[in-house]
Amino acid sequence: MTTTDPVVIMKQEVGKAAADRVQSNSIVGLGTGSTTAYAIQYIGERLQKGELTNIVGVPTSFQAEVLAKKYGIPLTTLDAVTHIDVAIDGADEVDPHKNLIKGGGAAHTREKVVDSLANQFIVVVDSGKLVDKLGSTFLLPVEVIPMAVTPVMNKLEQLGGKPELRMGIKKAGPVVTDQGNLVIDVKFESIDNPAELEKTINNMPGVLENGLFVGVADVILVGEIIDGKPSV
Ligand code: ABF
Repeated sequence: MTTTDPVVIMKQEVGKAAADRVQSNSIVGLGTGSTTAYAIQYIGERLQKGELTNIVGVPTSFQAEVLAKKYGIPLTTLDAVTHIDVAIDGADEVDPHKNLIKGGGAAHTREKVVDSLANQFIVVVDSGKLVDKLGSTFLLPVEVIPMAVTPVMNKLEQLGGKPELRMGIKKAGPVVTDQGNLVIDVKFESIDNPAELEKTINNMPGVLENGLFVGVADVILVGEIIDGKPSV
């Protein structure tokens, strides 16, 4: 169904631009989020049209897996491939050094595994995600095993963060990740050294992964609306 909503059209254009960069005979990391969903759709359409052949996808989440199946993209796992040629994924914030905050969809742990393995990691965002400094507009997600939530929250406070347990919107109770863990979202006044903070948080006992992606992204495709018209 066609839409006239410029934001949707912009997301579609960004997704399409990413999908157009996928080559035949490649292994594609499939990310999560509404913008990446369009990239997955367009990869499927290119397959159907015969523009692309011999593609196999590695999904980063259940959502990505469902979409890939819907659009006819064959799937595999990291146990069956030697590498990933290109990964396409969304982000919640992008700084001028192409460092990211991800995890708004509680999928950042598997996303970081796939995105960091890719020879080329393409990020698809709208211009609203661009920030001068990470943490300006989005809380930092941290995936934690359930029994360690309280000690990890205490340590995050000692770092100057304001942590809160992510609660479900549709479902009552805390959000549970694909791994069965919980997510703490942390407000930091200013993240001056994302590389250092990423390591410090991941060294906290009980933390599985946090949403700082430092030095992982290769290409940032940005959609924006100029004079009411979407552009990439
Ligand atoms: C995912 O993309 C998450 O890391 C992030 O929260 C989400 C953003 O997606 P959208 O394109 O819907 O803003 O990879």
